[in-house]
Amino acid sequence: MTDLTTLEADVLAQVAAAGDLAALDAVRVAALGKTGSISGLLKTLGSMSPDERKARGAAINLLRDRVQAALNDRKAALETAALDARLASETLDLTLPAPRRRRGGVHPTMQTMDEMVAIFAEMGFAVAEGPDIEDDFHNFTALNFPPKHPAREMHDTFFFNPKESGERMLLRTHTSPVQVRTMVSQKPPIRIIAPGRTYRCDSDATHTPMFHQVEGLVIDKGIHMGHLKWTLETFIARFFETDAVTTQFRPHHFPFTEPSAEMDVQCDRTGGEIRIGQGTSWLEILGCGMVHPNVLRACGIDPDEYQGFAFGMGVDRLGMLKYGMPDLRDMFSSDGRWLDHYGFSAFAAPNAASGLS
Ligand code: 2U9
Repeated sequence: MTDLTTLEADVLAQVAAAGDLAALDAVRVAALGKTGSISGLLKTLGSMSPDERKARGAAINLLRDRVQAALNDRKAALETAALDARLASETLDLTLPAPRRRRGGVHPTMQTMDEMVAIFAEMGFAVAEGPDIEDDFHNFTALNFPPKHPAREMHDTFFFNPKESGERMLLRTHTSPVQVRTMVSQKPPIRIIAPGRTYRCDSDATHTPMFHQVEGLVIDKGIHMGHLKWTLETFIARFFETDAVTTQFRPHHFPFTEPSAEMDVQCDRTGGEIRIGQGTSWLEILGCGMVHPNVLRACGIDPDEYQGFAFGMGVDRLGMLKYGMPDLRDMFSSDGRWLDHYGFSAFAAPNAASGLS
């Protein structure tokens, strides 16, 4: 029969010798585990007489309790030692300067948008807004997009699941529906800009699925391309804060304007930087044109009585050009360091009196 005193001395010596929690657990399993030395003793009780079993069983249970208590004490001691060692190694130098608190600021896209709004407001344009979720009529049909136009396709436009009626809502692909809504609800003369978010299924180095536009619309009697040219050249000179802006208009096609054009500004590209107002290169800045008679008609305006011009530009892209930000994707990465570098003070909102930037 196993000598309980010898076994106890042996197990308690192993407990005392365990140098870490893993070693201590191995001792526990070897003694009290299912096939451990003390658990094995309990299995021998079945072959004893009732009196023998009573005395031996009580002795084994007391032995087990003392071993368990020794294991608990050793575990607590080892945990305290581990914590002390960690606290000793992980020191914190309270005399080091704290990291700079980010101040928060205005995102360059919003700064650029505010600048554009300030310039056009000074030129007599009102700001119009509309929903980001649009229907087919305001985003496409009223704007003279033919039924099978590629922009209506799934791979260019984010569509929602069809309603019970079969109508599919969509995320507006431009802010033009805002001008449609204005023409439907107001009588000319109209002179508005529509700043806002727009969405297209497109993502690469120069496109993001959400981007910002400012579009403009002027409707009145006798409006012609001369009004368009003066308005856009005046805007660009103010935006880039230079008098020396030379522009060229290249013929283009948009379903909603006729004739349509893209406007370029003369620039210098030597040394990898773009400087507006000098040089021999051209930089595409915006699209524009005379509002198509079909669009006027779709919005309840008689094209024989009223004419208009419209334009559209990408805010993120113009902000990159003005403030020298090289990568469009950085604008949407929410990196605090980038915002610290390129962000603007919230106390320096652009307006005509105090300057733009
Ligand atoms: C109505 C009538 C006409 C808005 C216009 C453009 C030309 C244009 C692009 C520039 C870069 C969009 O951000 S971009 O990809 N826009 O070129 N937009 S004319 O014309 C309208 C709008 C509404 C009722």
